Amino acid sequence: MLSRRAVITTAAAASAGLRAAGAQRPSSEPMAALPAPATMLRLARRSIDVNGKPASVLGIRQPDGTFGITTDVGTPFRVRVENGIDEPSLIHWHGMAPPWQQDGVSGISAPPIAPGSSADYDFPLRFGGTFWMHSHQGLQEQQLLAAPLIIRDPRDRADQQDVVVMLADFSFTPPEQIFEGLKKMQDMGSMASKARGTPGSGAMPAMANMPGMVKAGTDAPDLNDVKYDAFLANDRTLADPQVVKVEPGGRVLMRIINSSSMSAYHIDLGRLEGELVAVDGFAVMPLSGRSFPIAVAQRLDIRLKIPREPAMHPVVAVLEGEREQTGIVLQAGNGQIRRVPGLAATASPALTLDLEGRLRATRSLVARKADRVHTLDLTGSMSGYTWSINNVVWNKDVPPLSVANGERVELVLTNRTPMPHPMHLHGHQFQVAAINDRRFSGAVRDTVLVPPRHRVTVAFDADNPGLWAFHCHLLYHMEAGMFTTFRYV
Ligand SMILES: [Cu+2]
Repeated sequence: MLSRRAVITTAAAASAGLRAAGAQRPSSEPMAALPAPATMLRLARRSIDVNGKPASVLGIRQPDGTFGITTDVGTPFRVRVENGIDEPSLIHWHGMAPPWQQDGVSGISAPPIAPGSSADYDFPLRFGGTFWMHSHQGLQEQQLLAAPLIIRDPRDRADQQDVVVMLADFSFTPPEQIFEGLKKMQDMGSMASKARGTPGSGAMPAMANMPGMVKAGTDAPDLNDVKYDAFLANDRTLADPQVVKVEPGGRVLMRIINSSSMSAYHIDLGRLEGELVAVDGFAVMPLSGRSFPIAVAQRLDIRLKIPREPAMHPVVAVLEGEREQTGIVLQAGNGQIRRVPGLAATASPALTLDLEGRLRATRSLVARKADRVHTLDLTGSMSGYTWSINNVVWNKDVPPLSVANGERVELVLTNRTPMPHPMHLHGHQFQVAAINDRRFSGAVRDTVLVPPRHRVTVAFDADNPGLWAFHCHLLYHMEAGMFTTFRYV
């Protein structure tokens, strides 16, 4: 039975929200409960300081200034998004499983929100963890139109301090110009060798690293298409990092969100040893370490035990394949703050699947044979910066891939390009089921890295009918066509 909750929203989203809230409300929740007021999220232009220079960027904030949302599992996600920027926009709840019309993908789930207008969302939060929200309209994500979405659940300990770190890549060059530069790069291929943009020159595409430019006989992947001006952790660089006070001897849960448009990192905990307890919000068998890889759009929950002595503990993210790094500083007691360099001592390696292959979900999918298998080659060409799936460059006429409600679906993702692609499925979690030919019960997550010349198989249960996006989460790869959709039939 539907409740009489006031859901004041646009047509499709409204009926979907009501249906979800009514059908899936936990039975313990009294039907007469008053609706919680909607949380207001306002999209707005704002100014940040990047290494001493002012930068105009976008942001998602509540009226009290809070970036994004922290809420609790079991409560409804009842949110109004107000578009206070001067262009249409739409926000995607990355990793959530809302009714499809509320998924926030412009042109797929709903039309964008016009400037000065708003849209309402209302769906149940059935699982918790570290998630995030970001614009799924054009290239707005590159302008930092993203924020944390933290859902507390019984895994959270009262004696543990949450520290959220959002990583981002930043350029003073407008994203449209970056994209144009990437598309033109084809003509300059012959000049490619070692030419790189110099810091401060804006986002010169890194020509040495263009797709298709791998030298014969090398296995080195192509990394970092775009040369950025800065890498940010919670909007700041290491020249002026965020300093978070922590309790000597206390426990900290680092919730690390890679909101970068194009950049992957190695999280370096320095002298601290951490315990990785969740990826993309979902629990894994804990793994100890001092360094953990994070691809674009992924999240890592890392537990730290802070030593008893007063000290500073930098937590940095080193750009894959490079020395550039960003991060924050944990200050235990009156530990003295020293400057953390913006460059690591040595260049980091490319991300691999070594960690992915060791991750095990604490709650696996029920063992079951796949009812449907989609074989999806990740393809692309140097020519004009075109990226595709099964050699199909996305456009509105591309027919959706089919799945049916109740099926176990497997996606076999083979990377035929020299660049890594972090692949993201909307509206569902999947479990990593195989790397190349080795099957195992890996992590449950929503974004998986497929390195060059690798094959990753993921499995999911088709339990959320609708039309869903599936794409590479590198912003310019997605924009260039490495995108498709699934439709329930
Ligand atoms: Cu890609």
